[in-house]
Amino acid sequence: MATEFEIKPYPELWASLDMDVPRFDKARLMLGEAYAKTYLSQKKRPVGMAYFDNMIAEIHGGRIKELLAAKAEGRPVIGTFCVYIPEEIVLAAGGICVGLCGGSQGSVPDAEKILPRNICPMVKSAFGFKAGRICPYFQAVDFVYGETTCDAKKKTWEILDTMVPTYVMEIPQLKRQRDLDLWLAEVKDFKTKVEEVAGKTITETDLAAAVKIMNNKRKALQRLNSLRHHNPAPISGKDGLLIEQIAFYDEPVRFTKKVNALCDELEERIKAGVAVPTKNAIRVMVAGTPMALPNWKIHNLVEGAGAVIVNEESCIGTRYFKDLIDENATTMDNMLVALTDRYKEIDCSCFTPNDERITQVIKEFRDSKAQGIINYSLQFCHTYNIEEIRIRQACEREKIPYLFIESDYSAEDVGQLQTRIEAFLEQIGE
Ligand code: BJ8
Repeated sequence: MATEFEIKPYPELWASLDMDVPRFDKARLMLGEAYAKTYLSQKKRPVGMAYFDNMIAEIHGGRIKELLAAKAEGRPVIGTFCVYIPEEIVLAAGGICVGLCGGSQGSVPDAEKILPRNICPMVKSAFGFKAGRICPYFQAVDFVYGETTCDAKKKTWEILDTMVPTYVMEIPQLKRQRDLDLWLAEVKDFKTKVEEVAGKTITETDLAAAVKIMNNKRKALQRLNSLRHHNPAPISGKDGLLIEQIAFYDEPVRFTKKVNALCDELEERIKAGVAVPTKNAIRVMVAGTPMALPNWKIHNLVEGAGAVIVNEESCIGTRYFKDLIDENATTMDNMLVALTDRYKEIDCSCFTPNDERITQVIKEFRDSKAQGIINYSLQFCHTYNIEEIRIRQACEREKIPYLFIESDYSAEDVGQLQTRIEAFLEQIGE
């Protein structure tokens, strides 16, 4: 039952990480309540979701202990906000990558004491978590991986670096050969940095094993995504999103196993005709900016109105797992080229031109058998907000029902969004 859910408290652990314990404990209770209300109230959830519920229950304790144990063994723990981090390199050095908190309104006021107010809520939320000492992940990492994708992030790294070591990798904004050469050089520098922290040299065998682990993880997420495309959907969009969010926190081999076990169950549900939430629900695809944990706002509103979300074209979604790394390379140089080749396929709107993304959005819409697209952008995200024009034009051309939403993490616009979403679903229904 919803009321029985609790995110477990670990006050001693948090104090050892120099956190603001009383404040964080309040946030824990609020998150637990929101989770119970949003997730545990759903009917006919797959049994395999119990593992992911438990991940949330342990997100402020059990997983943190694992990170600290790794650190005690000299394994690097690196925090990130972006899917351009070459995770395989961290894994090959025996290290761990974790997504840092950045999806909650609670930490935004801390950030606004320092940063300008009119920047992206994800950047403010993440920065606020560190400034307020209310994220155990931020407190546990060896360093933060930053990148030069957008202006808000790249200028915030300079300030963040005064609070926690922040390594910045240059991500070019075009994809000409000279840009790709720069990218490869940046990947090599990152490898050197990780090796320094780990105190070990990454071998070809280490990297090959890490590539396999990450490819397997991506394949499991691809499998889950394809199952969500079945009509009627065997799992809710909220649960799909939750798994994509947990992908950034969990240990990859264990996570892959659990996602595959869930997929086995979903295949059985499809055979047995078990659908969630209701048969004939309107199918919606979401495209746009990432939805960091615990940003469930749009999914909650759409599924609360009786529709189902069947795909996220997002970095917390298909951009994270649609491309695999070629496993055939054998020398370190060739392996790093293959790795960079895969990362350059991520079609973030920070690139110009970014035609691949427009094509990809339409492709995913067709593959997912959705009936409409909600394009979601975080407030003040210039690149996604402007790229919206091209997505809208493509939807008009293809006669795809389309709704654009620009929002932040606050609850202020919930009523207005609900009205717009309901009208959109009605329009599709007609
Ligand atoms: S690869 S989408 S994770 S940069 S922080 S760009 S929302 S203004 S998150 Fe991203 Fe990497 Fe690209 Fe993906 Fe806009 Fe906000 Fe910047 Fe953002």
